[in-house]
Amino acid sequence: MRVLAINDISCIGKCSLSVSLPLISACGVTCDVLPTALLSTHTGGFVGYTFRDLTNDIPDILAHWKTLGVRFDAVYSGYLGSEEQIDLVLKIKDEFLTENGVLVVDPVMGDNGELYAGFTPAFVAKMQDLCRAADYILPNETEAAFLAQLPYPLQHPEEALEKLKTLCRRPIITGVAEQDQVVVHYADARGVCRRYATHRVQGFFPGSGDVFASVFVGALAKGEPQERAVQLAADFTTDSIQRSSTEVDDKRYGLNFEQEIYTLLKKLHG
Ligand code: PXL
Repeated sequence: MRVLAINDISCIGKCSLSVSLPLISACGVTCDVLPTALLSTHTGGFVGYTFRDLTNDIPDILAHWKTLGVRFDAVYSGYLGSEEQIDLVLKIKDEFLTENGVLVVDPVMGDNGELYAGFTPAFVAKMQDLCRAADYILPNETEAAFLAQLPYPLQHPEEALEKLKTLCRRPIITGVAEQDQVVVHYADARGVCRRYATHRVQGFFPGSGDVFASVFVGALAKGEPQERAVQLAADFTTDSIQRSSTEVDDKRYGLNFEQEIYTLLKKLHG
C-alpha cells in the first residue's frame, strides 16, 4: 500500500508532514510525501516564521513521477499554501490515484472559529471544490462551519454533517467539544450519521487535527474499515493530548504522540 501525503513541512512545532510520516509509516504502509511549503515553524502562535511556497516545484516533481509510473492507493491532502495547489491535488487525483484508490482531504484552513493567517473566503470556496472530489473530508469544527456556511460554534453538528454530505459522501467532523467529551461526527458507508466520543482535555493543541488525519489515513490504508479507523484515530489523538497536557509546557510545540505509537501498533497489528 502506498500513501501520498500532500502537506507542508513546518520545521518546528509538530504538525503536517512531521506528524504524517511517522504515523502513516507506523501503520505499516509506505508514506510518500509532496511538500507544499517550507516553514520555520507552523503559523499558530509563533511570530516571525519563514514561509516558502513550493507550488512552482510541484509540476516538475509530478513530471518526474510520471516517468516512474508510480500510483498511490491513497492520496491525503492537508495544508495547501495557495489556490493553485488545490488544482494540483485535483490533477494528482486524476493522474496518480489507483482505480480503487481514495482521496482524503483534510481542509486545513482554521481553528477556534477563525481562519489561519493567509486564508481568505476565496480559498474556502476553492476548498469546497476539492471536497467535492474527495472520498472523505476531515474538517474540524471551524472548517466544517466555513464549508457548510453555518455559524461557529456549530449548534447542531448533525445539521453541518448533512450539509457537508452535499459536498462529499463521507464527511468526518473532528474535535467537537461537549461538556466533558470531545466528539467525532461522521457519515458511515450508508450515509448514516454517527458519533464517537472520547474524554475531553481542556486547552488548545496545534497539530491535533494532523495527528487524527494521519492515523485515520494510515489505518484505512492498512485495510481497517472506516468506523475502526475513526475510533483508532480519535483514541490516539485523545491519548496524545492527555499525555501532552502534563508533559508539554508550551503547547505551540505540538503533541507528544511518540510514546502512544506502541499502543496504536498493538491495536493495529495485534
Ligand atoms: O496543523 C495545521 C497546520 C498545518 N500547517 C501549518 C499551520 C497549521 C496550523 O496552524 O500553520 C503551516
